[in-house]
Amino acid sequence: MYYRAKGEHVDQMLGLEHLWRELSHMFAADPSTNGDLPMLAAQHLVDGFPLEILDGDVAMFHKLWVERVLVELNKCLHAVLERDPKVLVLSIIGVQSSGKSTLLNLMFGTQLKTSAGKCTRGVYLQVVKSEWSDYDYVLLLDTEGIRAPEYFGLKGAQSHDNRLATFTVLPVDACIVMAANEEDSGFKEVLPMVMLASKKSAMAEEHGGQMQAKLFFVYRSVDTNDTKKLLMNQRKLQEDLRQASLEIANLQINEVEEGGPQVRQPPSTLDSLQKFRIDSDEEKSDVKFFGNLKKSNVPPFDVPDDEYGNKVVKLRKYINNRVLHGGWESHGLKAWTKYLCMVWDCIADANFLNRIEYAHYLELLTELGRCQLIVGRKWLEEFKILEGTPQGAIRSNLEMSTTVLMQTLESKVEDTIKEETREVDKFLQQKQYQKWKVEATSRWDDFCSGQKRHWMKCAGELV
Ligand SMILES: Nc1nc2c(ncn2[C@@H]2O[C@H](COP(=O)(O)OP(=O)(O)O)[C@@H](O)[C@H]2O)c(=O)[nH]1
Ligand SMILES: [Mg+2]
Repeated sequence: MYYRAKGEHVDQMLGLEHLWRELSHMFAADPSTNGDLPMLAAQHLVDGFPLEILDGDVAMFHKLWVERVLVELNKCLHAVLERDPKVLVLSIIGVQSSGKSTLLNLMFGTQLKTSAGKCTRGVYLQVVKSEWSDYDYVLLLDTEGIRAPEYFGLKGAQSHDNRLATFTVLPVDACIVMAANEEDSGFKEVLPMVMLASKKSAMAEEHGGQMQAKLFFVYRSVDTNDTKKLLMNQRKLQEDLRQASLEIANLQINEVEEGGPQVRQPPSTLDSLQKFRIDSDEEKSDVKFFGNLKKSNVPPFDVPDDEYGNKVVKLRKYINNRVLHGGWESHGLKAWTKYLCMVWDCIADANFLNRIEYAHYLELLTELGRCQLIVGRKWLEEFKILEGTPQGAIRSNLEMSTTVLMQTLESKVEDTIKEETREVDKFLQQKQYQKWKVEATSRWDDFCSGQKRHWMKCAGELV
């Protein structure tokens, strides 16, 4: 009865996110007429409001829209900094109403919506100025509606949640996993999703993607003075993580069986477990225990607890140090946009690992195509110049024989070929393209010699 009433309530609610969803569809339907909309959305972000980037209700990422919004955002921030902005991406995940938005609001002074019970689910982006010089902005990704009671039993609820979780963990530098208290049963259900996404993140890193997201676990409403109990909770978390890893390990075997023998075994999830720092000294641990947000729930003592605030500030510093000291390099917003779109393509594809490789291969083809275009254009350009000169004049003035004509043409294009060959070599040095290096180099050489043959023939026919 309650859930039905809640479902009806959800259907009747209208929020700002619904309007943005409509605008994004208007933009996609006719980008030329509605080309200003992404700029509006970017301005909305710059003004300090959150914007939905993944519609959790249908578990879809509107790639065309988000890409354009982020491009516009890059322009806005570029205008402020007079260079491309560098960003750190931080996300938060946990069961609905576990206090995620409250924590982010306290940490960054944002005004993300907080309330018990929501009417939408999705991933929201918010831009915050950084206090550290290593990056200019923090991009916050807040998730809404994971494991929400009103979606229980609905068709596709689990896979929607999975997509949300993957999207929150994969393209980020750090992710906070939030539990409402020690007994949060929903938290245990979120863990396997997080671990699976984290495993995919490790796979992506192995294939030249962004560094694997660092995970931080936060329990709130815990009695922080009871050290014995805290230790017990830590052990319980360790056990839960191990269990979640085992669950995923089974899944991994299935994937491999389905994919046939050519599919390589992805990195073990137990390896990712070792990357967590679980220490009895909370200062050095990736697991944090917070007390209550307020001193009491009864007025007049329902005022914020300083201890909670202090812990939030410490966590912010801890995350910064932990991310920065692991060989991390800040990425430009442009690069991150590209990565985000690629991550979505991979999530949407059943075979994640093959999809990553495919995405890199497409990048390689695009880059090769770009260089080929430059060289091809240069040949054509120089040939046209040569062709435009009256042939008689050429021959009498420069005493041009066929060979001289050919040599002249070749020498004009030589520098461009050298430069583009250097570009291709540099591009192929990157880890993610190594496996196609030999193939791509020979393809490039074939292209260059093919072009030369063609234009020499044309030059020969000129005379
Ligand atoms: N008692 C108590 N309530 C909290 C705490 N953190 C958040 N809340 C409340 O829990 C509700 C849900 O919080 P919210 O941040 O919206 O949760 P989210 O859905 O995970 O983003 C809000 O009414 C908050 O005021 C806390 O530490 N203690
Ligand atoms: Mg929230």
